[in-house]
Amino acid sequence: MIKPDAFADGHTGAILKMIEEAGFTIKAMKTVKLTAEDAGQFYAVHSERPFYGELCAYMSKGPIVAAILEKENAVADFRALIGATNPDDAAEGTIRKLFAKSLEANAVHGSDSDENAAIEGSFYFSEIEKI
Ligand code: DGI
Repeated sequence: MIKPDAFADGHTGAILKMIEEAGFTIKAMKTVKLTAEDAGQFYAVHSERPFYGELCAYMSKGPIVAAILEKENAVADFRALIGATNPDDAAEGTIRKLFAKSLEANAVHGSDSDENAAIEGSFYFSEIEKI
């Protein structure tokens, strides 16, 4: 996902360019605006964490881009491309280093496992949208 601030600030094109140049294929993509309930469902795995409410409010504050990406070793390679969760810790040249505003507004989300990537992809896309 491209998160609300990065989308609103016009960084979508630059982020997608970095993703494609890193060798990912876009298999599905759309803009959506989540409700707080939708975000709560997407981030249900974090429901016990203290920032869950803030996270759901943040992710529903404006439009986002949801996409399914394909590549060998996609989960690890995407997490390397986006950088550390906190942009203060993100390596130079990573998407979060370049475009994140804060720990919360950290520009992008990436799945943390193949299993979660399948679940998260199906949250946004039906089978016929997955090319
Ligand atoms: O997989 P990541 O997105 O890198 O990180 P995560 O799964 O640990 O956390 C999910 C998102 O929640 C993260 O991208 C930003 C937000 N977050 C993480 N820790 C905090 C946080 N938000 C707030 N407000 N406070 C936190 O401590």
